[in-house]
Amino acid sequence: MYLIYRLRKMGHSLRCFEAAPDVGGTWYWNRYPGARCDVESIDYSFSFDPELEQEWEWTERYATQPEILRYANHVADKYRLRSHISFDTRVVSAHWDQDSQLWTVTTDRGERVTARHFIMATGCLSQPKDVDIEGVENFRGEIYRTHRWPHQDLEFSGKSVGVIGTGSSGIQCIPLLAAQAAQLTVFQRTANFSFPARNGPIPQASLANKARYPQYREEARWSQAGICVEKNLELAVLTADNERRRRYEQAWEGGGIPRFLQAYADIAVSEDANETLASFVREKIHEIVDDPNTAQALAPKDHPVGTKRPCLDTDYFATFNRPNVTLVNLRQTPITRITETGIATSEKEHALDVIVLATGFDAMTGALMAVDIRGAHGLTLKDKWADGPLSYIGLTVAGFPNFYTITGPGSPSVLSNMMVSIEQHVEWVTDCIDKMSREGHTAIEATEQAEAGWVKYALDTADLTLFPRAKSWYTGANVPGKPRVCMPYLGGVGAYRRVCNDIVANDYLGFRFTGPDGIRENDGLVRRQQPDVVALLELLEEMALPALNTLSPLEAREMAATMAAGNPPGPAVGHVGDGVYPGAAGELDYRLYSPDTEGPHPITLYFHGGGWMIGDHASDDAFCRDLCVRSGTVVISCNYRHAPEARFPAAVDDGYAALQWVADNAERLGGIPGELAVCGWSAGGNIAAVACQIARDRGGPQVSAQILITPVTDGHDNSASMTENAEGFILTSTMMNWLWEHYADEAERAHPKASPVKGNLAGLPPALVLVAEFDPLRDQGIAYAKALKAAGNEARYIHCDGHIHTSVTAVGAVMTATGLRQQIADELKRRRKLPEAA
Ligand code: NA7
Repeated sequence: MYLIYRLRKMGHSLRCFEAAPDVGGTWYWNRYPGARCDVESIDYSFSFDPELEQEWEWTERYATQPEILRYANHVADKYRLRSHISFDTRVVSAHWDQDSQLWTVTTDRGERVTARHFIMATGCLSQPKDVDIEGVENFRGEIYRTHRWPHQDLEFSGKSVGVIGTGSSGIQCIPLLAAQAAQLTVFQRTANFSFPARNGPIPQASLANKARYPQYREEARWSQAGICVEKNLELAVLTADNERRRRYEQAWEGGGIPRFLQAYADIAVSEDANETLASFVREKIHEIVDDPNTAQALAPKDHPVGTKRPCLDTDYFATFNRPNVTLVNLRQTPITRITETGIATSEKEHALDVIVLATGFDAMTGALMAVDIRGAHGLTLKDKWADGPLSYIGLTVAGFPNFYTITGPGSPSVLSNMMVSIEQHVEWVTDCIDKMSREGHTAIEATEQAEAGWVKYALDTADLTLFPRAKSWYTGANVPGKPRVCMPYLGGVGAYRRVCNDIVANDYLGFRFTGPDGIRENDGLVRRQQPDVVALLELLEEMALPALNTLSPLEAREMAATMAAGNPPGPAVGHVGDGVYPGAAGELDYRLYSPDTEGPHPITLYFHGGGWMIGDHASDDAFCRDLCVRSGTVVISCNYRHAPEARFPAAVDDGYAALQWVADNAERLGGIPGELAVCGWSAGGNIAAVACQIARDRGGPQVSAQILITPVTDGHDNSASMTENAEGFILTSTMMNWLWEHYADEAERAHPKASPVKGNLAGLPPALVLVAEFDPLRDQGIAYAKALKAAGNEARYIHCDGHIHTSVTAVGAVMTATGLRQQIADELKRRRKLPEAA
């Protein structure tokens, strides 16, 4: 409806086809008792016209299907949309003609229409899943499907009713059917998480938000799920049990899904965090349901909460306390067939007068694949999507010019308030069409590279979460034979909107236009960093923190410490102990991490990052833990004196002192004498590299390997990465210069103890250097690795694609660097002993 409204307003001609006899879509078809939206009414409505959003009065916090259908009719009437719609008409095919640059659409009424652009606004949950239960056609009683519920009132009193399915549809209708039927039997295959709706009149707070709709809507557009929920950066795993419980209880009393799923920032990504919420809900189910066996069966255990569409209910669990309601746990006694008189399970036959099928949809791709869509060169969408949907930003498909999928797979779609996602897509598409017609373009098509890049990015995003772990309709698992792919984009509507806007701002990056000047292609990837790196950068941008180099050293340290306090914790290790060691000019702190296995172990001496100025022996705690667990080495993080109080060469002198002390005390520290590697990040990488050079010059100690993570190796670096990555990736070139200024003067910078690349590089320990693609220091890291190799050492570098200076050490925050951390650990394992020659 919004497409019609907007295209017409822009002056384009259009035709709309609708299979139903009237408007409403999902709200036209899904008329089962209890059908409601589980997004609050105040949010689940159009925002494009201030008059519309103010004049319409919702009566309940969560609107019923009839009320939403009335709203849809109101919109159709208010804007006179019906005249553009051919009702009772199903589109059967749409074929693109490359010569005429037009789509030909045919309908089940035999009509053929040509159009420049073809938009599928067919919904994500409109194509029902085939009934995959044997014998369904034999049932002689009444049989209803929730998504095609009859329009007349049905009478269930005195009847024995069976419901198959406990997704949202089942969970919404079960309490109402139970109140009417003589006997209700619920056939449950998968127990589902459901939260209380606490429905009622429109809350005062919502009315207040309606009064400030423009601002409120804008917040929703940039939120995670298209619903205003205060952004929460706290981690469930870092919160005390009683405090976490208090928050969950509050959410339980308040009702609604987002309050739970966004209660903590790690619920969708950390198993441990997720379990805190899952077990809370299970407890609630046991509290509500009287019969312990029934409660046990209703308590979901086979998927993380939120990864299968959670439900919102009114008295669902309490319904099982009614004497006329029985739960059949299909996991124990599966359905064998539907008979003439009821449902047979492996245990017995349940005699029924009525069967209600609430068995769900062929979600997200079903309605699109149901139409014979053929793009350029006769490629069918079915073939193209045989192994799962491929799209550029869930809106366009390479090989299918001028074809758009509103809330298509690859966009946030079903993981958002659909109204927000629909409006955003409609605006993007109509703006695009309008631009094309103004500029005389006949076709727009996503490039293969852009599409492949987005598909990978969206899947990588999904892999950062727990979603792929559930057998859900998000992943196609509910339809036998459907490819298993996580279909919605999981980065959130705000991040996604930024992607779509960036594409336009970059002259439709990733698209090919055909127009008056022939074909113009603007190939490229809209997101080049790893998804969690993007999320981190966006979060930091949102926080608008001052750049470190605009602060005094003391302020910079304070800010860094505050930030570090909110970092996810690293894994548990066998033992953590603090102590002091003799630095070059007095005692300094160290922290020792030992593995959970019987020692002694090889030792990794570690130097923290922070530009010789910030941080200490404990500031890379999570990374040190991770390194200890993965490598099976004792990790000793030694502090060193910091600039500007102690300038060059204090830090490297301490670094060498640490190396000596650790080597001399290996046994006492739980290490194996002679099995000693050094590792450092950033300025710590500089210290590690220099310590190896000093050790060589002074005849010891011997080092088995040097692992340099995005190290500083050159005080006079003018390489391309210093310019290309000068800004936007946390460590800036300006900041690096600022750090150098505090550490060493111009002349000192040239000294090999400041710029190890300028030193004698012969006879150094085997080196592994990690360089990040989006790091100003990238090229100096590569140069150092190459120079080491050229000097006859064993040396190599790993180019960390899509990563930034801080990725590798950001344990728990940048999960896509996990493989890199493993490679470091593998290198340490491989290099336990000194090379033969040494
Ligand atoms: P859902 O959420 O897909 O739920 C379908 C339910 O039907 C689910 O519990 C299924 O169990 C069950 N089901 C499906 N097929 C069978 C068979 N053959 N035997 C037993 N049980 C079966 O669909 P809904 O209509 O409830 O909700 C769809 C969305 O609409 C909802 O998420 C909201 O976004 C609005 P399973 O989990 O597959 O074991």
